[in-house]
Amino acid sequence: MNLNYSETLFNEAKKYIPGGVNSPVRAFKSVGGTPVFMKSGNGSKLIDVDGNVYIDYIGSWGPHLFGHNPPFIKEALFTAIENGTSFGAPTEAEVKMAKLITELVPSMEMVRMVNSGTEATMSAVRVARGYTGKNKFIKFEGCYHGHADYFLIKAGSGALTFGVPTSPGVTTGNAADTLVADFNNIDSIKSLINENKNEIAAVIIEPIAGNMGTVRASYEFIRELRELCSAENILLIFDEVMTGFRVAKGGAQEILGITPDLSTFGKIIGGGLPVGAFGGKKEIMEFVSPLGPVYQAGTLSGNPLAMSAGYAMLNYIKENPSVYSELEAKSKFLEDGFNENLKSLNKKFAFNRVGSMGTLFFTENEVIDYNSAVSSDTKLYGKFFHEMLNRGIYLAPAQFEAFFVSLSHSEEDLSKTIKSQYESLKAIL
Ligand code: HOZ
Repeated sequence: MNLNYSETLFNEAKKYIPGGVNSPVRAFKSVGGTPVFMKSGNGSKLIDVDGNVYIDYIGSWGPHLFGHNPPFIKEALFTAIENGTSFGAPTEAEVKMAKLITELVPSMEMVRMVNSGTEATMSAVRVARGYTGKNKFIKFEGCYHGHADYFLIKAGSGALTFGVPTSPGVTTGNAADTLVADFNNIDSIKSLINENKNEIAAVIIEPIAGNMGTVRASYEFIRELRELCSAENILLIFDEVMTGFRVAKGGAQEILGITPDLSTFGKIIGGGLPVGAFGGKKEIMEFVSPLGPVYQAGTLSGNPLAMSAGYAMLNYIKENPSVYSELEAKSKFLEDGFNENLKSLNKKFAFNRVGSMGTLFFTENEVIDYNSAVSSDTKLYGKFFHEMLNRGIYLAPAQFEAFFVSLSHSEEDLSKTIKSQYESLKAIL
């Protein structure tokens, strides 16, 4: 495969951008080789700067439910751009968007728009602290909630991939209020609550984690967690930056049948544009400025372009409930093919899937938490990644991430992916 121009751009980028990329996982450091610089995306395909075409399973890390550049979102954007790009003042689009989100996700009685998942999670924790008058919060090992200081403690995604789950630059003071529990382990939560009686404002969790690879909270665990939080006056925050509107119309909370106190969302509600949101119970959200004392602000929050793309996408979902059954059928087809391949190669690698997101872990352990996820052979994943890339399949360049299926993936795309998986595994095992 010719990656000459990608190589040129990467060398040039390294002179001006740390590591040559604007987000670490993109640097291919954990799989080796040159990051592929993309030129355009259309439907299920990405085309790089050297003209290579890939079937894309990253989909901008989740938001592209309909593939790249779907005409109805493009049209909404063109219409919005005619009126201007940013006002720093309220618009009708924000009102429509907020109303629609509250309709689609019942726990979201009120919502505040921000610009990224990181902003959403850090704001949600601030509100939880302001509302409860307590300082500490619990996160789970391997879960990633963006890069605010107090989240970069035993974090997932790139932090985990690069072996610095707790980042330098995070002060002891900042880290002191972050308590870390084991995913899917209710006893670890109980111990932390007992050791920090009346000091914990919130528990934040990716209820279906995507940032240590795809790992789902068990029904029993999440139900007990909900009960404990209610009993102890601790707010339960669902980080649905990856799962919101991806695994179901109502996100992971719909699948798990749990009502969180607050939820956070990311790029998917902007149809792929830079957006985030946090929201939840009215009584809690009324603590947010200017109604309440907890300060949170941003010029680009509720940006008209992002709102128009996001509204087009969410409204499509609302009017076409079959979106999720179609995604499920495509994802199941892929899962069946992958499992068939593994069986014929006599490998029992863990394959976790929830709806249209999933991860093939290079471990034969069942993957239910951080420890089982990191039992994966990441070197082998790196080899697999390159075999797939050479066959025109673009996967996450790190083991501890998810793949995303979109409605634009055709049967031909999926069949080619299954065939490529077989050939790639055969080549490396
Ligand atoms: N942290 C993101 C995946 N979980 C990757 C972000 C990016 O490189 O765009």
